[in-house]
Amino acid sequence: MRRAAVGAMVVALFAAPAFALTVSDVDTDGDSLVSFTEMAVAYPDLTEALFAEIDTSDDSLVDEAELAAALDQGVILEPAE
Ligand SMILES: [Ca+2]
Repeated sequence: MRRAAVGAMVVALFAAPAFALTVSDVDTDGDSLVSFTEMAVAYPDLTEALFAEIDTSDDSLVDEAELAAALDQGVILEPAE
């Protein structure tokens, strides 16, 4: 009984977050890319330097792969809800 409860807690701690940020969450103009301005809505503390770090292709836009990589590598964290 006690053991089952602990197991359930461990699963809850390590489960993937229910909310994962995707481009469509922050893309307000519908072009499937995230500009600095759009990103800054989700991340008010965003700096140009941090955005450049996320934008690995250096085209001033963040696509789904760049966003996923940035979250995966901890460059940015999921925004607070
Ligand atoms: Ca880019």
